[in-house]
Amino acid sequence: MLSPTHCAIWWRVSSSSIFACTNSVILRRRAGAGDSVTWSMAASEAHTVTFLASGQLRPPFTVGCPGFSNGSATFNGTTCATSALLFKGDKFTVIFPVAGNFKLVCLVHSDMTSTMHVLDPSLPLPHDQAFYDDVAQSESKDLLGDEDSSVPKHHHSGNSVTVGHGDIAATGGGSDSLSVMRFTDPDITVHAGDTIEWTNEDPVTAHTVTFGPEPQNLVDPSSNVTIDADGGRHGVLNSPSDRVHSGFIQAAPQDRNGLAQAPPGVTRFRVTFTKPGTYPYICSLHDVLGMKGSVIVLP
Ligand SMILES: [Cu+2]
Repeated sequence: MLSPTHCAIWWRVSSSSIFACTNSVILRRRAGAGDSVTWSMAASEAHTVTFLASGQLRPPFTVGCPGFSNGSATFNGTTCATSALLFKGDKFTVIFPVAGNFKLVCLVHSDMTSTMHVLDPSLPLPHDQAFYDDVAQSESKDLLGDEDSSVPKHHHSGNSVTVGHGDIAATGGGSDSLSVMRFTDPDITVHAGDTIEWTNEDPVTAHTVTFGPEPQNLVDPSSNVTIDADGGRHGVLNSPSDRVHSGFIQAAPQDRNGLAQAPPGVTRFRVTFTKPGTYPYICSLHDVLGMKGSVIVLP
């Protein structure tokens, strides 16, 4: 069995005992009741377990269905069901009283999807546990093989830092994404007057570059941030006690037919350092996972 530590979310199907990391899960509806699936959070990053009603507009994770279910929910295909934000160790159970094929989404991560196939009790299950173990393992390999390396995949010239990188893998059940919550070359040395550029190369996950205490509003840049001609954000620090916050820097979501084209994402943040000193910084979203760095500015 694949180790749950490879998966952000790990789930268990109650009656058929099929475990899966991501991907599609096939379960039988129990006669007169409903089969249920329990998701267990294996990582510190926040996720939701969400089933939207058919055709429902995707709500922000702060809004939910609207509202959230605590601990468990029933999903019949017509009424939205969602957990609140779930963190490491949290569990959430969904009961499926009717047959159907239902899309599971995470309201935080748009490329984190899978499909629940709920069959009538009289129908046989088309796959066994070994099938799901195989698929989960190959998807995991796909994602980790690309990114789980001590050598940074991307190299930049000059004063550049990559703010996290990631990958999307697709299976028959949906797509899932891997995010590396690290600054590559987090500790960088420059001279007074230099500018460093941070770039988010993750297709899905937002990050921030934050000097000084975490602001209350993490989404928007601090008021001392200006916009460069190419759309990147820019701050100036004159002392290690100055603060500046990039706001979320994040790739734009992929476009879909029938929806308005999304504007380009703001993926770059630059800071100009005018005075020598040591300037520690964090990603306000993932500092608890170790996403930190520091800039040493020489005269
Ligand atoms: Cu981050």
